[in-house]
Amino acid sequence: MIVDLRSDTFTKPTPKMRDVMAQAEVGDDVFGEDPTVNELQEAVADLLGKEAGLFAASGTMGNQVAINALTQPGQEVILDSNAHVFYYEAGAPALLSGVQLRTVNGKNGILTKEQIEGAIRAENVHFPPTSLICLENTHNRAGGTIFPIEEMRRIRKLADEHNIQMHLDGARLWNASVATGVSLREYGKYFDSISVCFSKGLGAPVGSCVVGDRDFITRAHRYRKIYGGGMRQAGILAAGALYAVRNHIPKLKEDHDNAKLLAEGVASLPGFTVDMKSVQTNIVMIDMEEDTKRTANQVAEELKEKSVLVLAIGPYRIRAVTHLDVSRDDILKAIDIFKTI
Ligand code: TLP
Repeated sequence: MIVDLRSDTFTKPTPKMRDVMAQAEVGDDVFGEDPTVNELQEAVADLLGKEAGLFAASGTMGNQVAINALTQPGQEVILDSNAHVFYYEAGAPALLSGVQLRTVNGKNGILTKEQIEGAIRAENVHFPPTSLICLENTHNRAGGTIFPIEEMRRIRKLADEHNIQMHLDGARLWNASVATGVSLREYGKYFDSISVCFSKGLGAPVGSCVVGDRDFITRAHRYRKIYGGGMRQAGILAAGALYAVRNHIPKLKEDHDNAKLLAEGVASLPGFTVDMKSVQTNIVMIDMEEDTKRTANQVAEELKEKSVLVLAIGPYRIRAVTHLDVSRDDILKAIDIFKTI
């Protein structure tokens, strides 16, 4: 049996989820007539305390339609230098929205109000106007770290003073909410738009949702069409997402416990280092110590030969992600295999 820790995107729909998907009521969503898509959009907007929602094919599409709807070409967006939007979305903000990204080096993915204040442009003919701040919670490249709600509140206040909007890449906001006990609605208060994913820890096969006020969703809807994201009987997908939202959020706690177990197990072995402070949800970043002279690729390859899959995400860093399809026993097995390499 393979233990696949490459990403929580590898989860497969459960038999019950497949049943619900097969039975879903559908219609043409380009005409706004898919009842299951409409139900999902309303349910997710309500969870996050927003007026409306828009189903999107992926987290990338959710983030990008939001950026498009909140900016004008030539403006500037402030975000962390390891943000998914900057690092892993193929340069989309420049290509699709014509905006410039201003990266700031956050600590563990967390930007402070002061750092952002220093990056906001003064009004001057030489500068692009700052129009948007993007935060990420939990933060993928920082290892699933949680953005503190107090700092979000301070940043929102700053943004209001400068008439700047805020977007949250909440692909794994569910994990942050389960780990902190802060409600999704409370997180929702500080952002003009939020994108959340169903196809990560929640285990749905496809889909994301972006939420905000009605005007924003009208604009985002148009961009979704422009990107080719107007799907037809998408209710089959939305049904899986609805099932995931209604049934799988509390299960994320098990993923967090498993991540801790894995992190502690691997950190106790010679040759590997794990920054335990950053293990806050379902992602574990494992660094190779220099004297082992093994690269991340070599370690990932050796693990693979022994049926444990991880991703090499830096020359000496591998990432392991726990999820719905990985049990506590799988984690114990993975630790045993780490011991042998
Ligand atoms: N992250 C994927 C890869 O793209 C790296 C993963 O395996 O973790 N925001 C965040 C914070 C994400 O982690 C991801 C996916 C996305 C957005 C994009 O979602 P998709 O893959 O649905 O476009």
